[in-house]
Amino acid sequence: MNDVVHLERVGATGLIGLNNPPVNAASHALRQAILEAVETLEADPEIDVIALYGKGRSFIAGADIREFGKPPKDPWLPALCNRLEACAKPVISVLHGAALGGGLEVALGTHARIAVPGVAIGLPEVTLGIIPGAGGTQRTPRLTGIPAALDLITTGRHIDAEQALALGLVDRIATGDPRDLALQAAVDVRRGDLRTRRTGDLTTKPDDDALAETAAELRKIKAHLFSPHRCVEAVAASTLPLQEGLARERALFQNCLDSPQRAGLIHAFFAERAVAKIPEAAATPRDIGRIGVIGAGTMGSGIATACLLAGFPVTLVEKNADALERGQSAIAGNLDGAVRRGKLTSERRDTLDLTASTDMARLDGADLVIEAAFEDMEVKKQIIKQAENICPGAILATNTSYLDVNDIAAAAASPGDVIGLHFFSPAHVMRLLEVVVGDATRPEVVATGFALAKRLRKIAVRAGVCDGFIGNRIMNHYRKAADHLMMDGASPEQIDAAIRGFGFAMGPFEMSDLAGLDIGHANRRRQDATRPEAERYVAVADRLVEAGWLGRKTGKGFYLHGADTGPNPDIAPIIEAERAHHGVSPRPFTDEEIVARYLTAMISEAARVYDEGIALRPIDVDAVLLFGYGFPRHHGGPLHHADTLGAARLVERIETYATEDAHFWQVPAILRRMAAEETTFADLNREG
Ligand code: 3H9
Repeated sequence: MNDVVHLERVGATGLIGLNNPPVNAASHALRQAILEAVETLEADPEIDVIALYGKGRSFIAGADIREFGKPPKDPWLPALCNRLEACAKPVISVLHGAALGGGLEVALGTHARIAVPGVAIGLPEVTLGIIPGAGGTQRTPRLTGIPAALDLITTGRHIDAEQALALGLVDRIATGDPRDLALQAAVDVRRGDLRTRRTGDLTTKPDDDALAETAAELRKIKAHLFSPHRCVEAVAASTLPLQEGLARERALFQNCLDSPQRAGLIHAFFAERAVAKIPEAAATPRDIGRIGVIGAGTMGSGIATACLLAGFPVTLVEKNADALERGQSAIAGNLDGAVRRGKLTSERRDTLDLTASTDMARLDGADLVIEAAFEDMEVKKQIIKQAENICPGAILATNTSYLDVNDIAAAAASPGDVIGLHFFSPAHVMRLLEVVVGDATRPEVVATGFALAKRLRKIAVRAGVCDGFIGNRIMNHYRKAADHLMMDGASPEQIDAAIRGFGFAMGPFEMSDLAGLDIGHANRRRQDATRPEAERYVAVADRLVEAGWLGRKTGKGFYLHGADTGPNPDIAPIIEAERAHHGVSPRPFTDEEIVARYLTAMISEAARVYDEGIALRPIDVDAVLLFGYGFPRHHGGPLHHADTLGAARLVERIETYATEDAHFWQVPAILRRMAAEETTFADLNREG
C-alpha cells in the first residue's frame, strides 16, 4: 500500500481514505492503491462493508489529466471501476468537493453514494475533447435515463448534490465530515437503512428520440468538435449488455484520445492554470477594500460592474455629468442582466455599494484606483498624478490597451504602485485580464493584481511592456494579414467565413464592426508617426470611417446591421479603388490559404512576444488568445497550434510569403532556432 490511500479498519468497516493532493486526481498510484485496498478488505473476514471517501478538498476530481497521451499503466480506471462494482462486499462512497469525470465513475462503480452539500458532480470529459471512459456513459443512463445522461455528458456541466439526488445519481445527501459519514453509512448498510446495488445490474430504458434529437442539435451547434458526437454514440450503447456497452465506450474513448482536439483542449485546461505561476507569487497581496474607477465609458462601467459583482465597494468618477449618468445606467443594465441570468440575487443586488461622482476627491479611501479614461498619454499621466494625491499609498492601475505603462508610471511619485490592468470589453463578461508589469512595479502590487483577478473570477496573465502588450500586439499583426488578403483578392466575407471555419466565433471584419471601426482608426493614427516606410498600409477601413460607417453602432461597416443584413455592397468599390491606387491585381485565395496566412501571422508575432520576454511562457500567450480573442479552444492557442504544424514548416511558409512582402513576413529568430534544433513550444513550457 502506498500513502495515497489511508486504509483503516473501524470495527467491521474497511475505510479507504483517498489522499492524493491537491484534488485526488486518479493517478496511476491512486488507482493502484485503491485496487490493493479493496482487495485487501474484501479478503478480510472481519470486514463486512467497505467505504471510500476523500481526504482534503475533494473525493476525486477525475482521471489524472497529465497522464493522457502517455503510455497507459495498469490498473486502468475502467478496470478499477469494474472491480469495485464486482466486489463481493458492499462498497459505498462519500462524495465531497468534486466528484468529476473519473471521480464520479469510481463512485458509480460503488454500490451506494452519499453526497455532501457543496459537492460538484459531473462528467466534464467532453470539455477536454474526450468522453467518460470508465463506464460513465454506461452507468449514468442506467441510473438517470438517457435524456439526463445525454445532458450531463454532452455539456459536461456540473450539478449539485440536490440535482444529483433528484436524478438518482446519488442515494442520499448528508452533512458532515466525509470520514464520519462513511462510518455512519456503513452502519446504515448493515441495518438495511441504506440500499446497495450494482449499477451495472440495472438496464437503460431505450430512448431513440432523445438520442436522435441530441445528435441533430450537436450537428448544428458543435459540428466542428469531435467528442460531443462520440458522447451520444456511447450513451446509445448503454442499452446493450454492460460488457458490450463498455467495450463500445472504450473504443470511442480511444478515438477521442487520439484526436488532436483532445490535446488542444487539455492544453487550454492547463493554460488557464499555468498563468497563475508568476515570479511574484510569493509576495503578499495588499488588502483591497474600496476600488475607484475613473472614466464611466464602456470600459469604466464594465470594470465597475465586474468589481461590484465581486462584492467590492466602488467609487466611479467621471468629469462629465452626462457621461457619468450614462455610465451609471450602463452599470444598472449590466446588473439587471446578471439578475436575469441568475448570476446575482435581487437581495444581493440591493446591497452593492456604488458611489458615483464628478469629483475626483471622492476617490479618497480607495485602495486601488483603475483609470479607464481616454487613450491619451497626457490625460493618463494627469489622472495618475491626481489619483495619487487623493489616495496616497493606493495601487494606481491603468486600463490602457497600448500605451507605455513605464511612461505612465513615471508621472507618479511612487511608480512602484503603478500597474497595467488591461480588461477586455465587456469587462464584466470577458475572462481575460492582462496584468502589465512595469519596470518599477512592486512584486506585491503584481500579486495584488493576480489576487484581484481571482476575486473577479478572471484569468490573469502577466505581460511585459510593449505596444499592445501580449494580445493587442499580436492582434495588430494578424489583423494586417487580413487586410493584405483583402487587398490581394479575398473579400471580407470570404476571409471571415474562412476564419470561422477554423473555429473562431467571428472573423476579423465582423470583429471590427462589433468593436467599432473608430477604435482601429484611432490606433492607426497613433501609429502613423512610427510606422516604418516599408510597411504596406491598407486604407480601406479609413475610407469607411471617413464615410461615417463605424460598424454596428452606425448600422453599417463591412456589413449592414440594420433592416438589411449581409455584406455592405458599398465596400467592393472602395476595395477596388484602393487596389487600383496601389496597382494591385487581385487573385483568388482558397479558404485554406487564408487560414494559413492569418494563423502564420498570428504565430509569428506570438513567437516574438514570447522571445522578447513580454510573456513568461508560450502557454501564457496561448491563454491570452484563448480567453481574450476567441481563439478556438480545441486548437489550444496559437503556439500550441504552431507545434502541431512544426517550426520547420512555419519557417518555410514565412519564407515563401516573404517573396511578396519581405517587411511583413520575417521569420522570428526563435522559430528559426526551433526548426534547427527540432524543438517545440511545449519544450519551452516545460522549461519555464
Ligand atoms: C477523466 O476523468 C477521464 C475518465 O472519464 C476516463 C479515464 C479512462 N488531473 O482547478 P484548480 C490540478 S478526465 C490532473 O486550480 P479549483 C490543476 O491543474 C478528467 N490535475 O482548483 C491544479 O494544478 P496546479 C475529468 C488536475 O479548486 C490543481 O489540480 N475531470 C486535475 O479551482 C488545482 O486545480 C475534470 O475535468 C486532474 N483531473 O478547481 C475536472 N484536476 O496547482 C478537472 C485538477 O499545478 N478539474 N488538477 O495548477 C477541475 O475542474 C478543477 O480542478 C476542480 C477544482 C473543480 C476539481
